[in-house]
Amino acid sequence: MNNEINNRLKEYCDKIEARLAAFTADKDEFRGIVTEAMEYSLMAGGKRLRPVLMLEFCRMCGGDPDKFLDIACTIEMIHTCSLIHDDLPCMDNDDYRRGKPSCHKAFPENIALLAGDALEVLPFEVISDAALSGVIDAKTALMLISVLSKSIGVNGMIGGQVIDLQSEGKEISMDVLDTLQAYKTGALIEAACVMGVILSGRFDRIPEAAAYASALGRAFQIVDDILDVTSTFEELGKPIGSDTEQNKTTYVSVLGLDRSFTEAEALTAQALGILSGFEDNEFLSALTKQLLSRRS
Ligand code: GRG
Repeated sequence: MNNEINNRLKEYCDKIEARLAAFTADKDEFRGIVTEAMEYSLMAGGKRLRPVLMLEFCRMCGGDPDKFLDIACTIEMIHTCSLIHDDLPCMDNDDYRRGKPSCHKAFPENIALLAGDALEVLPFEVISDAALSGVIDAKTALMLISVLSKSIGVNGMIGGQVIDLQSEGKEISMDVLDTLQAYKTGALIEAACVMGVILSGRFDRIPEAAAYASALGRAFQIVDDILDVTSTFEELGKPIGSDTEQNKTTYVSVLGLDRSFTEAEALTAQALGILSGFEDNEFLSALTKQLLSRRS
């Protein structure tokens, strides 16, 4: 990525992180431990891909991203909730995330669970309050809540996680793997892009944003599977090889490394083709290409 694009990404991340920090600034004497756990996981780093996607789709469709930073944070809250819950002993039982001990390793397990729960409901408070204070209108709020809640539930990340848990140790077909991926990883990426379009008011562009997200989401998951084999703890911020250890079917276990990469390249090209229909797409096109060769 050239410097201009890099600077723009950093600018977005700085703004998002400043707003994220504000949501957990108050630490009450008795309940502060859960706020601390929320802050610990929210501020542990991460690429901030989903809020950036939301703000970019809003901007490319003629909206002002700076007006919607709090709403962009909502998608990062849900993402962080899913990471906290995914790492719990009853799920993937992972000790590290984003280069630090997982939330349940840094805090008692019950507090980590509740921190995830709190991050799951806070977005709905933030979106409702944005409507009540006039930042967005009521219809926009309802559309955002509809898209976001669907991406979390049985037809979204929770559904994907259930397929994942049910598939452990079993051979699953490519179709099931695609479905698992579309729910577990793709749904929130799609929600991010579609919510950005909704914020801009250009509802006619929702199908293209969803199509871009579908291609990007699958490419992203394939690269995630590749990195689980080829990356390092230092780069990834968590132990590599966890998919193999947990007997999971992944794109790499089915297609092998080379074919997985070729598939991710083709999906990235598809995503870029859809993006070319949007004005002012240079930044997001560069970011989309960069995600293919990411190391974390
Ligand atoms: C209640 C929201 C909720 C979820 C419960 C646990 C669960 C159901 C779902 C797990 C979803 C999950 C962890 C999907 C993995 C998606 C994925 C590829 C994560 C990595 O995303 P990156 O690379 O991470 O963007 P960073 O750390 O950069 O933000």
